[in-house]
Amino acid sequence: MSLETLKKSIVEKKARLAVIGLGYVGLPVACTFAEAGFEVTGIDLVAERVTKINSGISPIEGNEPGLPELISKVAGKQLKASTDYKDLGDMDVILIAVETPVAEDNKPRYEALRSCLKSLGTVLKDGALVIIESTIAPGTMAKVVEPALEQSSGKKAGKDFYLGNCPERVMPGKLLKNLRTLSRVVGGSTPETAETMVALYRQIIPQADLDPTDCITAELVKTVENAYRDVQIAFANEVAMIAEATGGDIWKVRELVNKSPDRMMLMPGAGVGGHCIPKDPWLLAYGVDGSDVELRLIPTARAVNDGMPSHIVSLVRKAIGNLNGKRILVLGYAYLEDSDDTRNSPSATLVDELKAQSATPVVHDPFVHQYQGDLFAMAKGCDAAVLMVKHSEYKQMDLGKLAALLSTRVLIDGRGLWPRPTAQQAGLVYAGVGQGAVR
Ligand code: SAJ
Repeated sequence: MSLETLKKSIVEKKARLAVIGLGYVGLPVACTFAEAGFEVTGIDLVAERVTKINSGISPIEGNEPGLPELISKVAGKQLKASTDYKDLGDMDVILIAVETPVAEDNKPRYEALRSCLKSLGTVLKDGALVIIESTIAPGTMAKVVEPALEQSSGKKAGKDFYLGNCPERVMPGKLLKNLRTLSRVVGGSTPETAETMVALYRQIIPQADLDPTDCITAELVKTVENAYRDVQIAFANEVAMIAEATGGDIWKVRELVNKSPDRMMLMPGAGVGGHCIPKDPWLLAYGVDGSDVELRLIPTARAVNDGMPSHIVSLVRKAIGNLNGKRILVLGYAYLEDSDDTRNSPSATLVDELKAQSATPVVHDPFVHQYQGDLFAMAKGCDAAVLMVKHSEYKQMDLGKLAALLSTRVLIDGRGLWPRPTAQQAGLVYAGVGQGAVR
């Protein structure tokens, strides 16, 4: 099938679609194309996940507005899930949304991607369009995806099949909303491929910009947009430490800095977690791995942000002295407020550090199942309370009651959730990121 014919079949919703990887990226996009009228085949290696989806149940934890209803609406009808790549034999468009993690050495692990391409190649039909939605290092389409698919299919890219990269822009808690409303960078291996991809995504993204471009641009935009955020946060964290050392209040400083035209200083905090920001800067860096480009700012920003949980521990030590044998109440374990997502959680690093100093962390989180419980019962007898995540529940908390239960009335605020006077009026000794003075 030529791209022109493929584009026509897409517009007529006759093109047969597949999505490989039914996680927080792949499942919403599979359901949304199914709801738009396409016949969609979803592939996932986890049989339990496939079974759940086919019975109309969402396998995704956490509150995702509209997703459970959408899955039950399309499952078994427009959307069929399977574990078998043989079901992809007649697919015109295949979206790939498998994990592309970064390992301890800060280099990408493409095992899932390579395995998927190897299996897909055995069933890929002539004229198919293969689109990578996973976040990948710049250069991956040319150096990994294209050769792998040519080898496994015996076909020629650009002649027998077409390739594209359309990076996802999802965020837990707003998977469907972001998918339908955020602009997308649509990278095609040829301009005609990009145009065909625009026609495809326009079926589910009615208004937002769909910006056709080439693959390297798409790979760069995605990794840069998150590396940019990471560097911005690192700047705020470094200024917070300057504020602590000089007796300033970072929140006041930030408020006044942001009154200056074209300034938008982000928030300092107890660390940077999640599935994107800690990973994507390393994918960007990998794009120049082995070249003569020396990266200093991006890796340093990662180090600054990764160091924040340890900085919080130093604030606790400053407030209560040696941590040996002390019980520390840790408020929040998710990586983000009002979420149950714990991927790359800064609290995990904090807990390890507290244990390394022979303290006993007592962890509470209203969203993370294993840490739910009676906050005040947990607080009883603790030697300090540390706020790591600004869950709404904590904002309304009775600080006076907390103070009365702590054996040492110390509150370390890792997210600037409370003004110092509020904590002091409740009888707490207060310190926080960017407000180091313990008083
Ligand atoms: N954080 C700070 N200071 C800030 C902002 C965030 O310390 O000023 C911390 C958060 O506490 C969290 C981590 O950084 O631990 C990440 O927070 P995030 O707000 O960036 O949320 P994410 O990780 O879900 O980021 C995603 C990204 N979206 C995609 O990759 C498609 C990011 O590019 C978006 O900017 C972000 O969602 C968003 O706000 O939508």
